[in-house]
Amino acid sequence: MTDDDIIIAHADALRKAIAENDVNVDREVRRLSRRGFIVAGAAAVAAYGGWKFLRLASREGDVPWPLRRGLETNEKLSETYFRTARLSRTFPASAITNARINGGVGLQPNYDPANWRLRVEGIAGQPPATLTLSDVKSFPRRDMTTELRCIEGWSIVVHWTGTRLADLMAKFSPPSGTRYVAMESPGRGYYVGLDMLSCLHPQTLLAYELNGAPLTWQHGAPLRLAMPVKYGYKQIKRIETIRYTDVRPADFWGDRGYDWYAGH
Ligand SMILES: Nc1nc2c(c(=O)[nH]1)N[C@H]1C(S)=C(S)[C@@H](COP(=O)(O)O)O[C@H]1N2
Ligand SMILES: [Mo]
Repeated sequence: MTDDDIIIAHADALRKAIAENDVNVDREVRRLSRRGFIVAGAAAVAAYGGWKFLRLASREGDVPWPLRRGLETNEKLSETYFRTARLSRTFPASAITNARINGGVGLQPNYDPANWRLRVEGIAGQPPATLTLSDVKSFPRRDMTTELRCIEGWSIVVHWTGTRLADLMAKFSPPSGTRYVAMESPGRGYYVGLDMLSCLHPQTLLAYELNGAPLTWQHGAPLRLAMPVKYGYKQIKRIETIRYTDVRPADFWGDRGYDWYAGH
């Protein structure tokens, strides 16, 4: 096999995983509307008690202490959910609330989005790729109405439009077996570290619209992460760099004592 063959095989495998996820999405959404929550398989059933506990605790405001205390446990739990294609709840349009602005680290109001480019580093056998916003928009357009939950104790329902990160990753593939994805805003003002499974999740979007309008600079124009399976602090605004890596990337709030994984 040449390097090209390996890249193509990997992209095909990703595409297949995404296609299978689409089937799961339909099935799980049906379950959701029927039952109000997902119990997808024996593994998730076993983990459900722990998951419920974390959720209840996180409703009590500030940093949920079980997340801090049980980093490894939380990571294992969350990975179990993704293996069983756990989906975040989706909502009808009538549930959409006003967006809320929170966290301006690394966002300059005078930033000119016209000069913005997305850089993807660590692609298998390739130099870094540089994409314009229209390049990003050339992937299938995805819409979802999901909850944005901040650990400060509030949550809102918002409508996101964007490109599935998994679609972009199928074209600009990481080397097979890559474990993490790092994302940075310009000048590394804000940065997040993400596990590969969450990045390939069907509800993880590189979003360019919020509630039907292009992102404003406060919400991270021109491109930010929408990732309802994680708390708000992982959903980096104004992404400039995406990097594949096997070393667990540092994370802005992780460096300040919050849970690195931040699933909920
Ligand atoms: N660049 C950048 N992205 C960021 C933050 C930030 O301070 N800087 N804050 C995060 C936090 S804590 C939350 S809750 C969400 C809020 O997104 P919103 O302002 O669009 O509601 O953005 C996240 N992404
Ligand atoms: Mo947040």
